[in-house]
Formats: sequence, C-alpha cells, structure tokens
Amino acid sequence: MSYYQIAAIHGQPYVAWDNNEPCDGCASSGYCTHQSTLFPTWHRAYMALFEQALSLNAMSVAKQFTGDERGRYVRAAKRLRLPFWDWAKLPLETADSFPRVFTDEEVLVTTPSGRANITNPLKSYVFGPNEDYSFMNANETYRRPTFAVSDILQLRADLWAALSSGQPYPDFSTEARLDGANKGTKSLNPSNLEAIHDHVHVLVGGHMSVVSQAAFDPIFWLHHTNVDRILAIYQTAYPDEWVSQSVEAASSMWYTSGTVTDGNTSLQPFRSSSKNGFWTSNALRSTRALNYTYEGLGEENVTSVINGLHTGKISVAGPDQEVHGGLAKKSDEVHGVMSWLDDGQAAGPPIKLTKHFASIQLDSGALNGSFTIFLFDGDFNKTNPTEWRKSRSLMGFHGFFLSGSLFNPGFQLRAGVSIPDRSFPPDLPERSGIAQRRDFGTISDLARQRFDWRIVDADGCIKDARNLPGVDVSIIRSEVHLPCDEASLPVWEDFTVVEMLTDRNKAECH
Ligand SMILES: [Cu+2]
Repeated sequence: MSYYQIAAIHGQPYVAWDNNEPCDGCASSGYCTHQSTLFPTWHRAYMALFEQALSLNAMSVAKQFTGDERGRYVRAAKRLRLPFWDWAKLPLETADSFPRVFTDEEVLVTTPSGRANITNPLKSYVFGPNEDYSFMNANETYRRPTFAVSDILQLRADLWAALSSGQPYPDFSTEARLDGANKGTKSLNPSNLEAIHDHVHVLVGGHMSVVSQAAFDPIFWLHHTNVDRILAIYQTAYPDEWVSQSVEAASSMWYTSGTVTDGNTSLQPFRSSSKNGFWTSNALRSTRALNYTYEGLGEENVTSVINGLHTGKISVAGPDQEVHGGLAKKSDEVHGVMSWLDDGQAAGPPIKLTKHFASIQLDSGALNGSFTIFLFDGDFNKTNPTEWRKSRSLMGFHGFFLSGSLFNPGFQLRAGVSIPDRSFPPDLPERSGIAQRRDFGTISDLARQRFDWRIVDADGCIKDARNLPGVDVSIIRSEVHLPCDEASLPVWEDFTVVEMLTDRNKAECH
C-alpha cells in the first residue's frame, strides 16, 4: 500500500501487485487499461485504492495530534476525499493557468508539533533509497507543463462537445475507434473522454507523458480524479448509458487483445469483498458504493455544469499571451466561448451554432510512444516545431498518450480538436427569421486553402506523415442547436466532412 507500489500498478517496473500475476499471453505491461471502454471504470477503481491509502495515512497523522485538535483532525480525516484538478477551469490570472500548488517548492502546513514549511509533495515524487527507479531517467519525477489559457479554452470546448453531444457510452469512453462488434455508432463525432485525458497528460509533459511512468507523478492522481468526475458528470446527464459488451483491441497485463469484456469484467488487480473477488464496472457504477460524490451533480445542476463549459464571457487578467488562437487582449471575449443563455433570447426560437473540429484518426502503432498533432490555418515555421505552440496560425493540437506495449497494428485511435471560430467566418449565433445566414460552403474556400497539419514525436522530431499507417485528418462540422434554458443540453446534428487534410502534410522526416 505504499505510494511506490500503488503507482507501480499502472506501469513500470511491471511487477505483480497483490499476487495478481500477468495472464498467459498478456502484454508485459502494467495493469492500466487504455484504448478500451473500460478505461474510465478501471481508473475509478484505481483512484479508490489510492484514496483508501491517502485516508489511512491521514488518519495516522490525525491521531498524532493531542487535545481538542485530535478530535477535529480525526473527524476531518474521516471525511477526506481525493481532490481533483479541474484543468478545464479558467484561472483568474493568466500566470495561474498551471496551478501554483503543483509548482511551489514548499507548502506551509500544520503538523502535530506546530506550523512548518515542508517540501511540496505535489511538486514531484522523490524515489526512496530502497525503491527501484532504474527504469526512470531521474530519481525524482518532473514535468514540462505548458498550460496556456488557450490550451484551457481548447480543453473546455472539447469537453463541452464530448459531454453535450449525446454520445453513447462506448463512443464517449474511449479513443479506440470501435468497430461493429463493439457497438460503436460509427458516428464521425471524434470527441471522447480518453483522448481529452491524453492531451492533458501530454500538456503536463515529462513523466506524465510516459504511460508506464506517469502514475509516479503526484499530479496524476488529481488529473485522474478529474477524469473520474467527468465520468460522473456524463453518468448524471445520461443515466441509461453504461459499459456494454466490447472486444478489447489492445491488451493489458490482465487481458489479451480480443478478450470480450462487459460491465461484469473483473477490474484487476482491485480486489473487493464481493463474491466475485474483484471490483467490476457495474459494482462501481454509483460512486456511492465507494462513499464519495462530486458537487454539482444534482440532476438539475449537471446540465448547467456542462453548458457552463461553453457559456459566459471570459476575462482573464494578466499580460497578453502570444499563444495559439491568437488569444488577444485581456477581457476580450475569446474563441469558442460565448454567452447565449443570458442574451435575452429566451423569447425566440433556439439559436444554432456551426462548430468545427479537426478529426484525427491514426493506427495505434503509428509511432513508438506519445506524439502530438498540430493543426494550422496559415503560415508557420515548417522546420522548427518548438515555435508551433506559440504560432498565430495554430488552430489547435492534440497529444496522444501512448506506449509501446499498447501497440496493436491495424487498430485505430481517434481524437477531435475543437477549432476556434476565427478560423472560419465569424461564428455568431444565428436566429431563424433574422437575415444573418452565411454559406460556409463558399466562404470557407479561402480558409480551406490555409489548413495544414504536422506530427511530432515524443522527442520533438517532425515525422513524415506519408509513412504513418491508417492516418486520416479532416475538418468536420456539426450544426448545434442551443437550448433555451439551463436545464437542457444542446442538440448536435450529424457531423459532416468539410475538408480532407490527410494529404496536405508534406513534411519530410527529420
Ligand atoms: Cu491517465
């Protein structure tokens, strides 16, 4: 139950936990479950285990206090739950786009012997003297965080699409492109929880972008608790949607590729006291089984939580940022985010937006590890990827969080990137009956010619897209009918392809 052993369940050093040996023919990997409809629920059980360890440790600290304080801390320890990092929440200051609690060297805490500054445990994990870290490139975890406000806006827009577009559970839960056997809807809607989660891993960078090592970074637990919260939001909005029968494409330490799974599949290595011996997706469908919930999940609230990702004028104080999307001046209304509910439109018919996304599909074995796809709508420095994050022409980018052990050639992954409206004609809400209609089919011809994309591997090298198996990049769009009130979700029409970009990328291998 040590931090080290629990973190090691996810990946390296690939040892059995609680005597759950790898199955015959299973990958020599960690137990972590990705590219699978079990991705959200396996990690829910994983967070519950970590929360249990945190709680036990908190209780032993609480009991070191004396007098009145002891009772107070014991009560607090009983109620302690894992915190979550809401990476889709806009900061008040641009400088705070990556929370300081993750970067401060020290934190001031109350200990049984008084107030003291201690080394910030959320900044990094330092391996102990008896812990094997020979598989790491350092004895301490590190990050390369690049959270800009524009990154948060992209996450908000992508999350809004994933949560509000009424996707069935299989499509929402995983970045695996599901075939007929998996009851995938074959919808062009690329938004899904796992891909958004991947992008956050890559944005944090460092060990967080390496699947087999990510769980050692303390931020992993706060990130995945937020992923669990998003699952809970989805469940509240779509109570009838849940894990169904699926054929696993990738393998893990506890199942082989081709294994048929469903809501009753044992999520190994997480034992429970039930007859079956392990937690299952069905057993933890309600978080009440694990004695926690999240605020804002009353049914009357959850739609406003989801709609809130897309409403409201945003103002962020601080210096202007030279970041993608051309995020301009402070207090400007920024891309992808606009107010409709408080716009005095309640009397009229629902308004409609046209939302554009880059749809990315790729073979899971395309590159050896994590990689990032950048999308542009104008000129950019073709040879220097380190400048792309700050390019004015950058429409968005997506990081895939992959490892060698998850490879399964021929098996496709998918992700969507919300494209800021400025890449297209002004995306103002149009109200039927008011003469403001525009024809995207003709107007976007100019914009279309500017679109381009590039792919960069984990080492920052530009890769030749012509050799990548299964690659398909296109711009797609959906007409989104906005609700008239906070209690309803928008209605998304079927996505249509606007422009195929696959052959645009003329990058040579560097
Ligand atoms: Cu993760």
